[in-house]
Amino acid sequence: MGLLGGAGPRPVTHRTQVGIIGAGPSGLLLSHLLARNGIESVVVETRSREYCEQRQRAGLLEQTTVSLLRECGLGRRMDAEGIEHGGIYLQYAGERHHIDFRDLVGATVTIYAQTEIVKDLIAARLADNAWIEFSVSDTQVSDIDSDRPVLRYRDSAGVPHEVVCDVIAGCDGFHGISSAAAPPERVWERRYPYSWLGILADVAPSTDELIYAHHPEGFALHSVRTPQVSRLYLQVDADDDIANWPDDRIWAALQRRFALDGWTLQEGPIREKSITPMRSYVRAPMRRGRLFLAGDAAHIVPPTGAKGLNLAVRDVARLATALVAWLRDGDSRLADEYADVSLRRVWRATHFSWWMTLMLHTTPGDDFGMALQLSQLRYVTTSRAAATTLAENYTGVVAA
Ligand code: FAS
Ligand code: PHB
Repeated sequence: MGLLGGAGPRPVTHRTQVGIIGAGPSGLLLSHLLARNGIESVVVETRSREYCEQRQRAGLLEQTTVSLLRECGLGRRMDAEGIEHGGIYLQYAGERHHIDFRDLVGATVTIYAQTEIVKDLIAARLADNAWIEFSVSDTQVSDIDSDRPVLRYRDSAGVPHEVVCDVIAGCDGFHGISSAAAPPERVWERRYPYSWLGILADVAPSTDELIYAHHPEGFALHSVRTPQVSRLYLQVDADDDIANWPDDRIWAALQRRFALDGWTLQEGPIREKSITPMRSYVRAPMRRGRLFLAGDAAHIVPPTGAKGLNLAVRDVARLATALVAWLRDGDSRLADEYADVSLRRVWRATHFSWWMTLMLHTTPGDDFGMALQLSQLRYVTTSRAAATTLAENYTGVVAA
């Protein structure tokens, strides 16, 4: 019987401890952490290595993410090329205020793009002779309620494979197959009436730290990638199309939204632009039988709080510890707690991302809403207690 039940070639059968679906940050980091503790895994990924390494996404790391990457041997390039920030700017009504994380909570954040983390992880896994299959198709899981779940896929040559595992980790993001394979008992979702248009521009950043700008026309964010490359975002309609946004229109909108006396936004060639929808999404539980979910496969946050990648890293660190204790040391308690303990952290990040999003994104004609936002922004930038709330959530030092 072939992979899909057809009469095709018999699948090649394998055996490993953890089958991992997805070679994004979640899947790669899980494979790396497991290997460092003697647990074997396979990672299967639909896209090519090049696609995974070039996919523009997150850029900002919490201190705990930085520490974890250093501790597991992935800090060299991050420490050489990452940019440490001690705070952010909030801009509204022609004013720009600094929120000083070092002063408020004694923490910092680091700019080091997700693309670079993925490159470092793939390089580390391949140097370790890890089993990673890129450009696969027809990924399937079965028998997840048994003690021998099976991961099936066709490799890049179309050859079917069956991998008998102890555990399968669904690290395949929001559009993967894992979540459907372990139907949620509950789903919480909120779609926002706007999206983010993001650009990568070959121009030195016009700011030393990130600027989150509230503006009647819409939100804008000035982030950075390197001393020569800027990453900027602006709020657009939820159903907007990138074809509606030629480069000069993007820069004109950014100039209006960041305008401040005595300050200039430098423009430069845009080398990449795309539109990302905004949603909050949580599914529970993050486990069914021997299938565990981590990262975007289990939750999505709007990027306003810079939480998506950092939350994925926390899931994976917790899951790796739990699987090592179970599969190597025979103690399943952390694995049994994984779904509930992870969900507490997920909701803290989900709330903060929603809070930042609602405070900063504007709705045309909603004068009452805008007045509330301006009052909240003035409170956050003038009250130490309110600023501390933002600082501890943004840097990730807050308890779940
Ligand atoms: P990912 O989605 O990164 O990785 C899942 C992987 O699984 C992908 O490589 C996919 O190809 C693969 N896959 C899917 N289905 C499969 C199948 N059936 N078989 C095998 N492989 C399969 N977060 C921030 O903090 N800041 C940001 O600015 C930000 N911007 C973002 C922009 C976009 C367009 C998106 C989609 C997300 C953004 N995020 C941002 C969130 C993002 O960084 C995620 O949190 C992060 O990628 C999560 O990593 P993973 O859980 O590994 O999921
Ligand atoms: C980014 O640099 O991509 C970034 C930074 C902070 C955010 C979102 C995106 O809140």
